[in-house]
Amino acid sequence: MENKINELLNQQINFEFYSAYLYLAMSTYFSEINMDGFAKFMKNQAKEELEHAQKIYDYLLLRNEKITYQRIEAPDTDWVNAQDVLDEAIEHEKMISSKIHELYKTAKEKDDFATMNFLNWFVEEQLEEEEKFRILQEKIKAFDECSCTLEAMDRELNKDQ
Ligand code: OFO
Repeated sequence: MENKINELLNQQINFEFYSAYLYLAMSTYFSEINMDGFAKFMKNQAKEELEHAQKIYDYLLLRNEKITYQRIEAPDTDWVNAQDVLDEAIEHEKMISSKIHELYKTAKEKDDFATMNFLNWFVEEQLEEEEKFRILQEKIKAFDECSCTLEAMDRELNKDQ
């Protein structure tokens, strides 16, 4: 594997761990304001992110590649309301999608077909992640003025998890 691809895959592991950290912090925020459905949703997201990191880790091992460890940043947690949290989550997912695309482009330039094939799963997954957050963000936006509806949504989410 080319060094650049190894470097980007290792960096992606770090992004995925950061995503888990960020969503866990968002889950804490929702727990603290007693929105348990949203808290559960974010906690599940955090778990998924750990699985994403593990997937890349396993792929590097499979290719007999070096795994490097980097510092995981602390997320900013100064959200003011649910809308604010979801806005950040969706922006974050867009940033992660762009990182996956950058990785894919590099793998393509280097004719690393195995990595391109591996990344297909992530390209698909990012579509789902962005869509999941976007739907929630839009619902929150629509219900912004009515806390009773937001509470009903929270109950719905609580049932779904
Ligand atoms: Fe790993 O998909 Fe979200 O960040």
